[in-house]
Parts: sequence; structure tokens; C-alpha cells
Amino acid sequence: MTTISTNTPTAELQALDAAHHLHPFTHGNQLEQKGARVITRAEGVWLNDSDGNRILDAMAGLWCVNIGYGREELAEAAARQMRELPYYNTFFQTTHVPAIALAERMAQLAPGDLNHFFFAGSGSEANDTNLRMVRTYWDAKGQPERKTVISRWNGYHGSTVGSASLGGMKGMHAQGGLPIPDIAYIDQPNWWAEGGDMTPEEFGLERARQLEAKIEEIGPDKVAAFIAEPVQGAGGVIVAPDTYWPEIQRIVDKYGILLIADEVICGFGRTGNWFGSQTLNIRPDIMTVAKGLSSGYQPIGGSMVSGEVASVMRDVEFNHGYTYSGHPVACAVALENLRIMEEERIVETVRDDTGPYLQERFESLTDHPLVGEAKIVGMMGSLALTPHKESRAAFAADPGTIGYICRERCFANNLIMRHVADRMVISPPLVISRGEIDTLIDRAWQSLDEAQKRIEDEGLMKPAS
Ligand code: PXG
Repeated sequence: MTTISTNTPTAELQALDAAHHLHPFTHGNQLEQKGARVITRAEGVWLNDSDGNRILDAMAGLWCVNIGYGREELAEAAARQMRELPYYNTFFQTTHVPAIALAERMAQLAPGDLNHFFFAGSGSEANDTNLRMVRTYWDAKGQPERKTVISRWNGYHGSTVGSASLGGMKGMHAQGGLPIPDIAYIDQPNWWAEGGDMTPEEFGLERARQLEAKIEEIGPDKVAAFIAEPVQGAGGVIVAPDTYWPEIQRIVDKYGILLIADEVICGFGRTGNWFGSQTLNIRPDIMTVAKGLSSGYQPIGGSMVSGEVASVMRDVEFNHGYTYSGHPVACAVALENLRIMEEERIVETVRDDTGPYLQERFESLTDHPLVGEAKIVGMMGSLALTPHKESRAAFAADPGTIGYICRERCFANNLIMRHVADRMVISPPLVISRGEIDTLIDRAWQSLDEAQKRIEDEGLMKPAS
């Protein structure tokens, strides 16, 4: 057996990785040619790689390390819990202290009467739970024909068969025989790309009213729920126009269908409040959570469920659960994460201080010739790249070509910023300081400059006709 450590030379690590590790959302041949970047350590908002680079992580891992890297208290909480009770389950009328404490803490934090927590190991699992729960709920209420869940094209709800079916990513549906039956889709509220000649306000209403039209088309007595991210994350940080969410809330209320807010990215301070539903003033019946719940230090997620839904579900045995539902170590780490977030007033700091500062600096990137719009809520933001700002034109090159070039320049400048097609997205750790925000913006500007030069040199600065 090879002995592998962080001292193993990078090329050797990359070769072993390519030989034995199948990566998610990665083209294997491309990875083998280029070699994966090997991350070795991290502290605050900074990553170290095996070549000794210090990289500013403007994505908080995968939108999850809200509290920043390297918090000793979380390691201690895990070690303590592992010594005391490393595992027990929550099936068959058993429970344990970390699960009780976290469920109670979540009930305090969550808005409205979302007072009941069903534990899962991830956001995907939690959305699978939601799909089965809403159908079981209507069944228990004597309306078994209410099965259809309406969702949005370009929404992301996870990677399992159920959650990827709930999501509206066509590239995912194309692999593995998705979607499963009884999921319907409406268009996303992406004004920049799809708004045409409408004002953002008109467009927001038009897109929300697609929900009403879809409910009428399917039949109001056949619809179980509507699921959406308050702000679409993986779809490119798409912030709906102001008119959108009030209209959605009116429609779900009118038809009495359940609203599932997928807060996997928006939750835990990301939008400047504990939950995106509070920022956008919506009243979900179920909230999906994961990621920031433990700041990514442990895999944990779940569903926050309203009193009404929980009371109906009480009358049935829900034949559903995961070995790691309410894993004690994950719960202990999540509790410690929430304690620190509260004590250090991390959400308030994002809302009142560093969030507004990041917004101001991020929006200044629209002065760059490549940037058409900057959208940001709290600490999730995106830039639309365009060859022609006035017409909001897309590039003639295949979608993602330009975004990829820009992302490569960011990586070269030791900044992790993602691209979703030709939008650049950020979601930094919530503990990022003003000085670090300045560094982020400087590196982003420099990367945009370098990308622009390359795009011009390669003759790619052309609008799609
Ligand atoms: N819902 C939302 C809104 C998400 O963003 C999930 C559910 C699924 O969570 P799990 O824990 O099962 O991954 C997510 C996850 C990306 C990217 O490339 C986004 C996610 C995951 C991986 C990559 O933007 N979001």
C-alpha cells in the first residue's frame, strides 16, 4: 500500500487521484490531463494547496463553510461527542441528547411555526424526504390524488433520483432516466437572460403567474406542493424581481398547496438573516436545510416542518429514514456551529456591516466592460458576463465558454470564484473581513481584465445573433 500524506508530491497525488477517484460533476479525461488541485489546509477564508498557494475561497467550499475554516471549537465538539456516544440511531422509539438539543434549537431559530425537524445527512436526502412527506401528508388528509410537485427550470435541489427530479437541471435529467413522474416545471425568474423587453417588475409577475397557470393546467386538486430556492444558488445566484415572491405566496395561499423553501444555500445567514425566507418575506410549510447548519464541518441536513404538517404526519408511520438521521456527532458539531454564529453575531454582522460593504464593492464590478449586471443578497452574488451591456446580449460562443475562461483566470490569481454558464458567482464564508473583501474584489477585477484580453485575442467578444 502506498503511504500518502500532505507531503507526497503533488504530481503523485494527482496521478493516484486520477487512477482511483471518480469525481462528482467532473469530466474524467479533462481532470486526468490537468490534474486536480489538491487542497491541504484551511484557515478563515483561506485555503492552502499542495503547491504552497494561498487561495481566497470566495465560494465557502460549496456554499457551506459559513463560519470559516479552522474553528477549533467544532473539532472539540466532535471529539467530545465521539468519546461519549459516537453513534446511535433515532429509529424505533429511541433518541439521544444531541438530536433533541438540535431539533429544539432549530425550532427556536426557524421562522413561524416551523417547529419540527426531520433529520437527514444532506440536502439531497432532505428533499427526498420532502417529496415523500408532502405526498404522504395529502394522502393522510384523504387527498391521495394530490401528488404533483411543481418546481422551476434551473432550480437545484440535489443529486439523488428524487431531488434531481425536483431540480430543473436539464443536464441532470438527461442522465439516468429522470425525472420521476408527477413533477412539473415552470420557468425561472431570471430577468437578465429571459426578461426580453419587460421591466423586471412585469417579468417577476409573469414568471410567478406561470405557477397559477400550471396549477390550473394540472388541476388544483392534484398539486401537492411548490418547491423553490428563495434565491437560486447553483443556477447562478438568480435574484427574482421584487414582484415575484409576494405573487408566489398569494398563489400558494389561494390554492392551499404546500410551499417548500429550499434553504440549503440561503439558510444560516447567507442572505443576511437566519433564513432566506425571512429576507424574502415568505411563509414556507417546510424548509430544507443542510450546508451552513454545520458550516460543512459534518454532513447533516434536514427538513423543518410546520406544526400543521407535523400534526398530520403524526397520525401515520412514515416509512422513511436514514441510518445517519440525527447522527450524534453531526448534531453536536451543528449545535456548536450555531452557538458560535449566535455568540459572535455573525448573521447581524453580515446584515449590517460586511454584507452592505461587500454589496457596494461587488456592484462596482459593473464598471468593468465584461460585466452586465451584479446581483447580490447578503453574501451570495453573481455577475452576468456580456459582450454588449445595453442589449443584455449573450455571447455567440457556447454558453459557459466565457465563464470558464474567467474562472480559470480567477484560479490563476488564487481566487476561487465559480462560473455557472456565463455568470460568475460568489458565496464567501460569512466571516470574511472588509480587508479580505477588498482582496476578493481586486483579484476579481484583475481576473476579469485578463479574461477580457483573452476573449478579445481569441475573437470571442461577439454577441449571439
Ligand atoms: N438544495 C440546494 C438549494 C442546494 O444548493 C442541495 C439541495 C443538495 O444538497 P447536498 O447536501 O445533497 O449536496 C443543494 C446543493 C454547485 C453545487 O455546483 C451546489 C450544491 C451542491 C454541489 C454543487 O453550485 N448545492
